[in-house]
Amino acid sequence: QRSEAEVVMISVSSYACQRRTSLINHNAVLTDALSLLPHNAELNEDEGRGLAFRRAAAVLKFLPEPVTTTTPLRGLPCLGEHSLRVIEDILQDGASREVESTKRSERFKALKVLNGIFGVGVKTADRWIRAGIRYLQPLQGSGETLSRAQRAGLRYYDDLNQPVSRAEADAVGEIVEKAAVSVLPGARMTLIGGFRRGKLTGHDVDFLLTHPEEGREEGLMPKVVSRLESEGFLLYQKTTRNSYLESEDGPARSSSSMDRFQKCFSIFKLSRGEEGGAEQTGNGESLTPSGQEAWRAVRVDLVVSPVSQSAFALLGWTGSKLFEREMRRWARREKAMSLSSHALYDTRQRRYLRASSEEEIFALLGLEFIPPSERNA
Ligand code: 8DG
Ligand code: MN
Ligand code: MN
Repeated sequence: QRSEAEVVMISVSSYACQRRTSLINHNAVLTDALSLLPHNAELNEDEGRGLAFRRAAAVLKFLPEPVTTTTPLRGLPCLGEHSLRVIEDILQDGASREVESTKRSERFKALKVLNGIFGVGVKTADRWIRAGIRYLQPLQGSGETLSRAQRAGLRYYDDLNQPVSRAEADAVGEIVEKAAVSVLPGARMTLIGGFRRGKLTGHDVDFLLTHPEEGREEGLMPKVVSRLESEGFLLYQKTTRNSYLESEDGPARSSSSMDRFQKCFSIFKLSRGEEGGAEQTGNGESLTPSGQEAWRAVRVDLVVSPVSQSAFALLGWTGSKLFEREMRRWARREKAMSLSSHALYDTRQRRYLRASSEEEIFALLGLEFIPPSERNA
């Protein structure tokens, strides 16, 4: 058993990108409670306070053992009075009054239901709650105009709120890779997002597509998407053009750089029990022997990057979201650099810094390399 004095000795950086955060969380009870509060704060348009709770939870996730008293936490970064009070309540009474009353509130329950619809952000959810809509049923009859994304989100609500397994992620990966290579020989696909960090389940599956020859990736997204569509794999898709442009000497030099970095937010129709099989999906009416529908809906994000930016895209899309945010904060505050999923810009030297691997980007930022499995802040 470690004494409190020893726990204090652990030095903890205030930047999550300087901490190795694996998936093993010794303080899940506390972090689960704290992670409810950002939603509440952000709903009340208090972004800063929401971020403060996320940072506090991330510090607890990093600790090598369960917290039993708040005393040794006092020296740690990111743990403000409010977070400490919540932690103290849970350690002393088994629960935090603030967290429990938040969980019980009608507003919060409605927010969870509505925000669980693909295509519905907190702002929309908030507007609907104000209009008295709290559940899915009333929403459908409310006369509210729903976007195409929201209609798909409602239709596949149950499936999309079921976690995606790693086997399902791999099955989607095979389908996407096959489609990409068939429309562009030599195309490369990388699993990104939470699954790249070693998570066993996810709310979606994320993939990065590129081609080793700069420029060959142009127009890849629409081709992949129409291929997948013709094969019957897409229940919904929205492809967005990238509006990223940078100065003359940046990686995206060509005048056509407007279209060179595209994203597709989609819903896949994935056959059940065929993990690993990139087989054509059957008709939707058929059931498996266990009486389940023969397929399920899965959220899939695709991003295409030119190879010159692919290290930045890989880093930027691997997450976690807080880790990314903290890396950008580090770059800006400590290095006077600006980091994005496209590039790293040095504001003092007034130039872009090139990198062809994640390791190089960490090095350019003066950070020790943290592998994806330890970016679970
Ligand atoms: P999960 O799906 O398993 O729940 O977790 P995740 O994989 O970590 O979350 P995610 O919401 O799928 O996001 C994965 C990463 O992708 C995250 O680091 C943030 C990044 N990302 C988006 N949307 C966009 C975007 O529009 N642009 C850029 N540059 N990055 C994005 O999610
Ligand atoms: Mn994801
Ligand atoms: Mn995603």
